[in-house]
Amino acid sequence: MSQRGRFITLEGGEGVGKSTNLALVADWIEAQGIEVVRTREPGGTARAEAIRGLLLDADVTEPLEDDAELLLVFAARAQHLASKIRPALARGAWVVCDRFTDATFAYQGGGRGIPAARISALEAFVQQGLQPDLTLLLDMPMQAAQRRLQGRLDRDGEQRDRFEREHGEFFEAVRRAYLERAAAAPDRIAVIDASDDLATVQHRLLAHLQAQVAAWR
Ligand code: Z5A
Repeated sequence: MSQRGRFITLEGGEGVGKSTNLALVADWIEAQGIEVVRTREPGGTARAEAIRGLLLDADVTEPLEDDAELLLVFAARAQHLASKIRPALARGAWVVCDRFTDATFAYQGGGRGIPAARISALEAFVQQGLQPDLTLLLDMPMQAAQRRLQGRLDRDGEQRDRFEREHGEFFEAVRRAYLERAAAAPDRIAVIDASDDLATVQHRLLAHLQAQVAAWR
């Protein structure tokens, strides 16, 4: 039987560069001759992407209740884990995922104010002990990240989604919650300063990834 693959997540607030750097991480692992599955949350499979649509849709007038939002996040995750992440890890592929449960603690916990114990209960139920092996947390001041996000939205002609329309205090609370998670799990979560130019951030990210992969060997 092949050895279980590694599970790597990228985290951080909007606009910090997760999508951009996921490609770098996945390409580097692939260059080591390892099968890589690139995915994202919420989403990653057809049904989970449909749930993502419910979560991000900003045009529906009926407000989405916080508990309903939390349950939708974990419903999408249960589907994603069962039909994509676990099978990939079981055959020895490495999974590189744009956001996972640290985002739930940051957005639904820090941002919405849902008690961490309630999130932990769902985490235990849905994940059955599965955790990322490594989380790369891209961190930078919220206002600079907002400028990057706006640049991307302008470039691609996109509207802000339901989360992207939140106010500054929400995003500050999300960032604080992420940094608290990192302080509580320093062996798993690496905080990467994402405020510099892309080449500098990517150099930092790769240095950390390479050191971690070497330690796993
Ligand atoms: N959510 C939740 O509430 N609970 C959960 O459990 C989960 C998610 C899993 C969708 O996530 C929403 O779901 C998210 C939280 C919620 N809400 N929000 N907002 P998402 O990951 O799809 O959405 P996002 O954070 O908005 O992603 P994003 O806008 O695509 O941001 P990004 O991936 O971090 O950034 P990027 O697209 O790679 O980069 C943004 C721009 O900056 C782009 O033009 C880049 O070319 C540029 N860039 C990147 N790096 C640099 C550097 N270093 N310098 C200069 N410019 C750069």
